Amino acid sequence: MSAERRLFFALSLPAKLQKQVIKWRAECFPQDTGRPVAAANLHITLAFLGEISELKAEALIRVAGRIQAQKFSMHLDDIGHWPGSGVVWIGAKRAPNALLQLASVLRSHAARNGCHQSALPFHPHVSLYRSATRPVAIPPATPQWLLEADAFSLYESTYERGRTRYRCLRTWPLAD
Ligand code: 3AM
Repeated sequence: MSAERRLFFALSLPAKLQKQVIKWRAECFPQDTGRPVAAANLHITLAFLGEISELKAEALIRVAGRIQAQKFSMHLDDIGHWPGSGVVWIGAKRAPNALLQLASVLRSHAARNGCHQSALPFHPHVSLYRSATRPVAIPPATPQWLLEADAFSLYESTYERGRTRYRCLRTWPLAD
């Protein structure tokens, strides 16, 4: 039997935006805010699948390929801190409907394939820090970045030599 893999669907951030976010983060947050997420790992999770078998992953890859969803753009104009999960994030004050619909379809397919989905409402965000459990001084505003989403991807999360790595397994384009 093949090993299970930890997978999730997400939107990636273009490399240029990753660099801008990392630079802004270093300027705006104290060094002891938490564990900074590596530039290459910045993403917006659409649906977390957990540790799943190859069979389940193949089924989800098939359904993901049949999803018809539209391209969209979103302003990253919100910042927050969830002390419970220790996450400092940036997100959108108004998430586009196309994003909410894409996440909803992926989460439904995940649930139908036996991947437990959180009961918490979907709140699209880019995690900037983890393990931020102490109060954080939130900067007054982001530079109002625009994220143009023209594809979504399936990622594998691995933890090796003390580092989390996300490997992109498949990408599907969003329609014009
Ligand atoms: O970076 P974010 O927070 O968007 O928090 C984890 C990360 O998303 C989330 O999946 C993404 C890739 O690891 N995640 C991890 N465990 C989770 C769980 N049990 C989870 N999301 C929901 N339920």
